[in-house]
Amino acid sequence: MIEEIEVSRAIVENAVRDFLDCLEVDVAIAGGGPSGLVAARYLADSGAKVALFERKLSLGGGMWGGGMMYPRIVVQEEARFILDDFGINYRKERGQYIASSIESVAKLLSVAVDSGARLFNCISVEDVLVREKRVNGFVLNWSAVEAAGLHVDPLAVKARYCVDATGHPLEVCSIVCRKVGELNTPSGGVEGERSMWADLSEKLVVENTGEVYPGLYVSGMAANAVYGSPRMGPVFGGMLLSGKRVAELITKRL
Ligand code: 48F
Repeated sequence: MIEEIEVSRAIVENAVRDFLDCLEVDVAIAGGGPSGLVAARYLADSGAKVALFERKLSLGGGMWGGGMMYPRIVVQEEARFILDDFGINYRKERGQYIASSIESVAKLLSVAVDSGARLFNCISVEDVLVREKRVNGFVLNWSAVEAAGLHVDPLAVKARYCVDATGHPLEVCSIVCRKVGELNTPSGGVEGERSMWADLSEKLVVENTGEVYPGLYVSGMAANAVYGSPRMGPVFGGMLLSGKRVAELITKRL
């Protein structure tokens, strides 16, 4: 017999236990798009304790919609090994690799979960913890609180390293820049993303991936936005490579 209050108890107890266990982690990631998910997987593979917080109900960010809702993504040769690493099927046409956007998100998620990375949805990173000019955690709230405009105080998690993988909205770096000082960019601030130029942007997104404030790394489209580099549309190789790069950079320091 199913007893409703036992269902309730199981859900609340297990979810709270999971959240409590992630109050202190090696790496906290804001945003569950492709770059955040790839970073989470490779970091967890290297033995790091990783928690990823996604604002929306569904993780996957801008990958679901492919290009203008045609559910396909394009990946270039340099990043094909990441498709293989995640078991994503693709076909090669005219020198580029084409995969289903839906399968790509499903596999990124599945492999990230299996790696041991802890994924949370419906939670927004709304601020950072800063101690002695170093970011060392995130301030979190339920996205529903934000959406309803309720005045509810947030909670916090500590992390040795934090990653802003929030994509086009570029939330965490903007907060840090506004509140605690200069970022490691030419202007010392957030430059904002430029118009589409796929070839250049795909290279720059990997170069721009790195530490922009002590303890705070940036990956994916957020990295291009912080350095004022262009967007690239539905080409995803750079996102995957950026996620891998941020994982490698942080792994060296853990
Ligand atoms: O936008 P998103 O997919 O970022 P990405 O990983 O990949 C960019 C591509 O999807 C695409 C592109 C082509 O390559 O340019 O746009 O850089 O994923 C970012 C995720 O972060 C979540 C947001 O809902 C999305 O799922 N997010 C944004 N702000 C917050 C957040 C926040 N403050 N807290 C938690 N999650």
